[in-house]
Amino acid sequence: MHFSSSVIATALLGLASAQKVHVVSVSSTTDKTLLAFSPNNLKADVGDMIQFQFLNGNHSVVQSNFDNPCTPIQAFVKNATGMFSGYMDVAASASTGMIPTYTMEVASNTPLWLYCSQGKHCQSGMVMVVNENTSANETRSLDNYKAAAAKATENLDPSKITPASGGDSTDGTTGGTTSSIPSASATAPAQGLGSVVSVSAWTGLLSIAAALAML
Ligand SMILES: *[C@@H]1O[C@H](CO)[C@@H](O)[C@H](O)[C@H]1NC(C)=O
Ligand SMILES: *[C@@H]1O[C@H](CO)[C@@H](O)[C@H](O)[C@H]1NC(C)=O
Ligand SMILES: *[C@@H]1O[C@H](CO)[C@@H](O)[C@H](O)[C@H]1NC(C)=O
Ligand SMILES: *[C@@H]1O[C@H](CO)[C@@H](O)[C@H](O)[C@H]1NC(C)=O
Ligand SMILES: [Cu+2]
Repeated sequence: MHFSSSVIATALLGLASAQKVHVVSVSSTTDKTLLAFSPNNLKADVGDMIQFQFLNGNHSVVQSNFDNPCTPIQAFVKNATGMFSGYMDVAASASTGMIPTYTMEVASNTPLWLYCSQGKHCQSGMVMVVNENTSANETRSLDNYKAAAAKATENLDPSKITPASGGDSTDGTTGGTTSSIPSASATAPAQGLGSVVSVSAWTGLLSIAAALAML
């Protein structure tokens, strides 16, 4: 996989201060039919990193807004960046002993609504939230997002939509970085709270992989 040096430099700079890395498992090593993010309801501070570890199948992580699950946020929110991991086919790298990962920095405390754009995975409940805040609006819960996703007529990735030309301006989401780590270093499927790895000053993405291997 090829990265521009600026992408790597940004990733390294982002890790220069002590930072938390929350690991989210995508599907499962033991059940390749599992259509889930684990955990699916994560609290993360601004500046924390979230690393999606793709354990099986061919999935993606896409950002929507609460009201329009299974559709990229930029279809509704003008100038939204809208994170998209791309499709991560785990079988393709299995023979190398590596699994794909997608790592992003949390840019705000406002809820981040995410889904998988493969097949009808979004409708099947492959959705999650970062920083759910039902005190701000009690309707905007993960349960309600999941229920709305189940009724969505389509499941779209960013290549299938036209970016909004009207409406609100963006809430600012950063893009992420794709990489791969040895499959043996994948974190055990999380129950409840997400796994958190502390990363100290001047460690890079490869060191994250090393830290994960020691868990
Ligand atoms: C993964 O899924 C995407 C979207 O459905 C598809 O375009 C791609 O070909 C799939 N990758 C493989 C290796 O099957
Ligand atoms: C949740 O929303 C409330 C009301 O808008 C706000 O005061 C609070 O700071 C929010 N919580 C977080 C963690 O952002
Ligand atoms: C709460 O969220 C729902 C669903 O997005 C929305 O329709 C409603 O207007 C929101 N309420 C407030 C007070 O913003
Ligand atoms: C959206 O982006 C365009 C091009 O970068 C810019 O000209 C415009 O001012 C932006 N609009 C808003 C509402 O931020
Ligand atoms: Cu999926």
